[in-house]
Amino acid sequence: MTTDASLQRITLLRARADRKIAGLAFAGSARHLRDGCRYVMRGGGKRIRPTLVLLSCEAVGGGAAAALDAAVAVEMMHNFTLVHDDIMDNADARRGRPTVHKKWNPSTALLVGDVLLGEAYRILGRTRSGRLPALFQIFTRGLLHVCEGQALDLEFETRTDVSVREYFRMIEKKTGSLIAAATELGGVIGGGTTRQRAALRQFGLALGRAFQVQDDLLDVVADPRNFGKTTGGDILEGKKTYLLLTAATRVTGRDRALIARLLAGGGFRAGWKTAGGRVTEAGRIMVDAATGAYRRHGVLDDARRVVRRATAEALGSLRRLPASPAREALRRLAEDLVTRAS
Ligand code: GRG
Repeated sequence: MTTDASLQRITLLRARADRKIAGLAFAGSARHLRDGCRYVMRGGGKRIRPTLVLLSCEAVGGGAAAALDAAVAVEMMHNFTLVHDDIMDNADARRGRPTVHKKWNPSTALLVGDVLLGEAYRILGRTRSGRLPALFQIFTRGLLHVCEGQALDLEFETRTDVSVREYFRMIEKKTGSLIAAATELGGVIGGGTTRQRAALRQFGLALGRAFQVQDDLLDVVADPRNFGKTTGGDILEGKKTYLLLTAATRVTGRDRALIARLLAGGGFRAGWKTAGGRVTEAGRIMVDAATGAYRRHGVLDDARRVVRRATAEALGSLRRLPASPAREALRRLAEDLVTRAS
């Protein structure tokens, strides 16, 4: 399959998932919940996870139509996590629009997230498969691992001694688990063998790692015009990213004090942001200083190497599947994801 044919397949399957998502009515919900759910699900996003479900199903010989409900269910679970995460972070914007708790209120946003999760289970249950219990198990494991990953991330906020190893364990849960659930669900629905399912799961986990470290990297290197987030947002929040934790293991001299300040936490309390979320002059100076230190100590190059290595690992798992146009499209999707500039 040519790379253009792969791209066409990705675009077509993503559009199929999108159409199905656009048709979700949430008719049984009270008006605010219905409006909130529609607002979230029709608010864009890259639709990576549903596309992965569909392609993974095809990659083991199944038809994408059989996996469409599961694809939508995974995207709904993903959106549930985003809505709740935005409440926890008190974030103002998501996908270039006000977050649900800002547009409505936190209680409504909590319920919107709950409804999305409940509906996700309902839709998953519509899948015609003799392996429905396995689907529910994979889906639930994904959910529990995301919650665990999020809890670890929150715990890290108040710690200054988080190791890079702990970081990898956290992102495997927070980011990798849902991506791995997506690929494994596709593999099960498509009738894949145990080995093929395992290969797809490994592919998803490694891709999740590459995706998250790339996300950490983009926080400092992305062009703010198309990044859609504040450059250095993680620095300002004192987030325990791969960059910060790696810097902590190798800085010396003046940079040591700088990294120690970042590890101790940022945001409003550190005076790097106003209560309204605007970046202060001190915040801007901090972002420049941290970015400079990351560069000087080779942290950015190191992160690029991690992304390359995790991507190679993901592609290695893919090679355990039979060659097919869908496998080629999965390869293309993975490469595009980790070379993205925004
Ligand atoms: C609240 C249980 C619970 C979990 C929250 C998803 C999450 C866990 C936190 C969001 C913050 C974050 C950086 C998560 C890592 C995964 C990630 C990069 C999510 C964004 O996924 P994209 O880029 O989003 O696929 P779109 O908008 O394209 O759908």
